[in-house]
Parts: sequence; structure tokens; C-alpha cells
Amino acid sequence: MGEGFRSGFVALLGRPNAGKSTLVNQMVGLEVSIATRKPQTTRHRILGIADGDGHQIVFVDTPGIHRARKNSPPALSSRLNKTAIAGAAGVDVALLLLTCGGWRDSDRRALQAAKESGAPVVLGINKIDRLRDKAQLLPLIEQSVRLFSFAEVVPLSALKRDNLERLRAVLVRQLPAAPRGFPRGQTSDRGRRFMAAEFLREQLINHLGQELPHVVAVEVRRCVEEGGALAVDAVVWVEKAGQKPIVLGKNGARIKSAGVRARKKMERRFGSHVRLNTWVKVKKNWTDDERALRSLGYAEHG
Ligand SMILES: Nc1nc2c(ncn2[C@@H]2O[C@H](COP(=O)(O)OP(=O)(O)OP(=O)(O)O)[C@@H](O)[C@H]2O)c(=O)[nH]1
Ligand SMILES: [Mg+2]
Repeated sequence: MGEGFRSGFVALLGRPNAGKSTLVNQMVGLEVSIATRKPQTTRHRILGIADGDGHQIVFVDTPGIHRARKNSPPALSSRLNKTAIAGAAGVDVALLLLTCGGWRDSDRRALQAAKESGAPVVLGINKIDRLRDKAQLLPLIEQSVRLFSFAEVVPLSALKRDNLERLRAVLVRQLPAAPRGFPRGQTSDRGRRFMAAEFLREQLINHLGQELPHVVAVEVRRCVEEGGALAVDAVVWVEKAGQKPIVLGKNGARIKSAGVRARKKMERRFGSHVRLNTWVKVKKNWTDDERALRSLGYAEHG
């Protein structure tokens, strides 16, 4: 490791659906955090480690910061916000991700969290591939720099990989001179059991309508090598008996289809055959019950 190596933590903050997880995955070069088109996908603090020439950036992906909606479960909702805010504590850089759609209430909340981290705040303006005319960015950049003195402002498209190298250079400049904190080649702090649960949850989100994703949790109870394959036993938790048939689908078609897709992703990632067994069970009102949230692993940060 030569002199001048830079390394540190960069927290991704922003409203739900801003593209934080997509960006982390692109920077790491591997899917370490699931991303879907529905808001409130990420529920944990997840590290994504990006090694580069003379540097290592440890991205901290966080849940989207939002205002509790009238019909959203208060305990889960506030837990997600707390996890996001806790994820920014002690980092070297806060990367606030806005979209080119402009500032909303939840973006301002995320800015507040970024400021409170005490770290320099870089503003990323995502989804610029949606702009027909890039000149539309200028008023947004002007408005943004009036709101706060950002260390830098970087327009980008996480999806199309537009301007990501510039972003990387900007972030590295903000990092302290330090040796890498994680061994080269390590891409995340999460193991197979976590990724297996997340791949299944991702496919369930894709298979379900607008509201149900929020009431689904996946718990992998067993993830062991057995007879040349990885045996994964997963319980899909819903919070009301009436939600069970929706997750199952007609003759179990929905959970089956989600399960097949999730299994294929697991097989690609883990490089082994996977035998996935799923059960759909009811944990009454788990989204609004602190104890249930803890037992499902949603309360590890304060
Ligand atoms: N057009 C476009 N879509 C994007 C871009 N980046 C992300 N998306 C899409 O935006 C949606 C949300 O992306 P995520 O990465 O899950 O967003 P997030 O900020 O992690 O969301 P939460 O985990 O819910 O807070 C997905 O459908 C992405 O494909 C981009 O640069 N351009
Ligand atoms: Mg996310």
C-alpha cells in the first residue's frame, strides 16, 4: 500500500427512491443492496466497499428518510428514519442524493440529517438521464447552493453510470489519508443469509402492488450447505391474515414465481445450487410493534 492512500466512510442519505442503493451497487460493481422501483426498499444500514487506485471508499447505504405518511406504520417508519440517521454518525463524508425532480420535504429532512453528521456534505443530483435538456439543472444547482454550502455538487445518473468517475474523484478528495479498513476484495459487511433474505424480499416487492411491500418481512431461518446445494428456509412475514393469500397468489403462483427468481439470483451470487423453501406466516401488526421489529432484525441501531 503506497503513501497517500485514502480511505473512509461515505454515508448515502436521501429520500426513498432517490437511487441510493443503485448508486452504491454501481460504485461497488456488485449488487450489495437491493434496489426496486418502489420507495422504502432499503431497511438496514448496509456497507458497500469500493476499492480503487490508491483508495477505498466504504459506502454506507441507508433507508430513505421520509415523513411518516398517514397510512404508514409508525414504528417501522420511525425505525427506518432512525437507522438512516444513525448510519450517518461518524462518517467522513455525507453524500446527499437528490433527484433532478427537485427539493421536496423529505429531501430537506435528509439534508438536515446530513448536516447533523458533522461531515462535509456532497450533493449528488441523480437521474439526469431523465432530463431532455441538461440546462434545466442550472436553476436546481443554484437553488441547492443557496440552501447549504455543499462541499461539491455532482449531477449524475446512477442507472446509466453517467459522471460516476467524477463523483468518485470528488469523494476520494474528501477522505482522510488512511490505510484501507477492509481487505481488498471484500464488498460488503453482509453475508449469505442476509443477501438470501433480501433477494427474496426484492422479488416479493416486484411481484406485489403498491402498499403490500411495506408489510412484508423475510426471515431466513436456515442457510446451510446440504448434499451439494445450499438449503435456504425462509419465512415471509405479513401482518394480517388477509395479506397471506395475496402474497401466495392463486394456487401459490405469486410466491412461487418470486421464489424462482430469488433462487436464481442466489445461485448466481453464491455459485452453488440453492434449494429454497418458503413459508408465508402472519405476525400480527409486526410493522407497528417494537418487539417484533427487533426480532426481525430491524432495530440494531439505537
Ligand atoms: N432513470 C433513472 N432511474 C434511476 C436512477 N438511479 C436509480 N433509479 C431508479 O430509481 C428506483 C429507486 O432506486 P433505489 O436505488 O432502490 O433507490 P433508494 O434511494 O435506495 O430507495 P430506498 O431504499 O427506498 O430509500 C429504481 O427503480 C432505480 O432503477 C437513475 O440514475 N436514473
Ligand atoms: Mg435503497
